[in-house]
Amino acid sequence: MRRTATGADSIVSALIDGGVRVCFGLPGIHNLALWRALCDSPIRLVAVRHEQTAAYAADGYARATGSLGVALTTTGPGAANTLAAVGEAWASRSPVLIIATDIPSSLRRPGIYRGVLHETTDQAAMFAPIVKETCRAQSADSINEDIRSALQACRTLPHRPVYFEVPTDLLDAPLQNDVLTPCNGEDVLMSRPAHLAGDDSLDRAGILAARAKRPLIWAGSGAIDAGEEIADLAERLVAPVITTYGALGALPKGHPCLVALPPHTDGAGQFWDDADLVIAVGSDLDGVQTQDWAQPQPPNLITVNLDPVDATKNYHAQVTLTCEAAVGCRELARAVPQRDGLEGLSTRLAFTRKKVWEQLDPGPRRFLEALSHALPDDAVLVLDMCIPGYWAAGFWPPSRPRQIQVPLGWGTLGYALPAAIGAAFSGVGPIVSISGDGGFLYAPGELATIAQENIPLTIVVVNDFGYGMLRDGGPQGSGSSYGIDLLTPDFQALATSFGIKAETVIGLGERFGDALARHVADPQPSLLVALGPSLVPPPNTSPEWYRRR
Ligand SMILES: Cc1ncc(C[n+]2csc(CCOP(=O)(O)OP(=O)(O)O)c2C)c(N)n1
Repeated sequence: MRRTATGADSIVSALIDGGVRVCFGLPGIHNLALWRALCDSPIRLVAVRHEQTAAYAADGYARATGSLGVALTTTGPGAANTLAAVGEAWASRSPVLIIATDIPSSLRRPGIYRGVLHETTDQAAMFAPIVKETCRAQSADSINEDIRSALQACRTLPHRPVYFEVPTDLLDAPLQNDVLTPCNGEDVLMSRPAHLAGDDSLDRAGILAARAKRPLIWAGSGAIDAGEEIADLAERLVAPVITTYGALGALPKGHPCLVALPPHTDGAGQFWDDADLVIAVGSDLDGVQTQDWAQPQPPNLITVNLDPVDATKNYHAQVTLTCEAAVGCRELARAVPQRDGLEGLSTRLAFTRKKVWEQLDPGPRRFLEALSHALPDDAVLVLDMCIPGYWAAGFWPPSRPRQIQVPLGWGTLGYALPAAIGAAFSGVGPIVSISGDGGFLYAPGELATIAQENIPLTIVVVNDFGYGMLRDGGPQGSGSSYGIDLLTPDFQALATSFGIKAETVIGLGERFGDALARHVADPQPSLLVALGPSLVPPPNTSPEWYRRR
């Protein structure tokens, strides 16, 4: 017999209509109705072992696909457990939808803490600073409309997480008409293109760009899907392109205009210093990328951004094109004449890269060579805030957008393994997470998730027996090893105990590269431990930044 449709069914039907294929969550008595509704649906529910993982996995999925990621949690502590991960998604501008329950609406008295199980006086307020919007389901019959508007808010550019709260009693409540609202087809759209305002900003930008002798393009995360348009503009202007962590891969490796170095190296920094015009696309020119604004104000700055306030909060811009990155770059390219000298720029960039690489220590160079040897062109790297993660983020050249994930929005240690679980559902290529021993130990319980769900993933743990980044003598050294050196488990035995294949190698050189290649070729989940002293932190690590020394 068909059961009566409930508020939970209404949410699930909106998710299905919205193209959601996978959710990450952890159950509680308050949200079990959603589990029941999902059980009868085509959406895969991945049962994780901590709510923080649910939100990181949703973020990892969102970054790998460009589509929204969905995390489900129960009331109070369950919701609160996601906060660090939601903050990372907020700072990295990732479209993540958090669906959390609240205590029954019949028991809540606004502003009064009554002591209902899992009650928080104002649960949504915990999320307010780290989401774009907080939404609350008002009644069983409005749930469908409420969740659809949350989905739409999450998809609309600029991306940020959205928090959707539903009182638990509404999930089980029968829909009055027992009818699920059908999809009107609108909310499958990721976003609507934003067009240039009809003022003179494009004309002024065109004049500035045409006059510039040494233009530079600075691409931020808002430019991640505008690679083609950025490449056209760069080729037309014969301008080098620097990509921030969020825009890695926007231009493919080998593109003649791609600097392919982090702006924290003096070689790349020189292009900023020499530029008489910077065109910042989809970037807020934040502290992490600009060495806390030690990069000088450029003589001229054009910003291309959906949000003009964001575009100009850190540097003064002569002109702002308020539009999507692709639209702004396309229009600007049309407004400037084609220049000569592309080959010369490409040679100059290759020379700069060679010089920077020659100055790198042999250890990290061997590690980067091992990565290049081991990883196929379609591999996706999900990195943690560990020394090898910083090296890969700064120097491993991705072939396409969304191939490398770095938690350097908020700088959240513990990102890589849980986010890689989400990325593994993107279906884009072999997924490799790289964590230090400290970062991995945030979520070792997820080995159970990976084994139970048979999630195809290569997990790399670099065990230097402590928080290497903070080690005595290191750049962020505390001056003591107190609380920095860590007891670590036998990671290989740990993984094996969950039924996951595991192997240990010494160091991060050739043997590591060979082992990694084998693991990546294996479709089964597996763990590779690299043992021994880690690398020195790279120049893209604060306070190694050359402008801050
Ligand atoms: C949530 C969070 N807590 C603490 C930190 C501070 N932190 C940054 S790097 C680091 C050490 C990382 O150690 P590990 O994961 O072992 O990598 P390693 O530095 O040894 O390469 C710490 C504690 C952080 N960035 N985020």
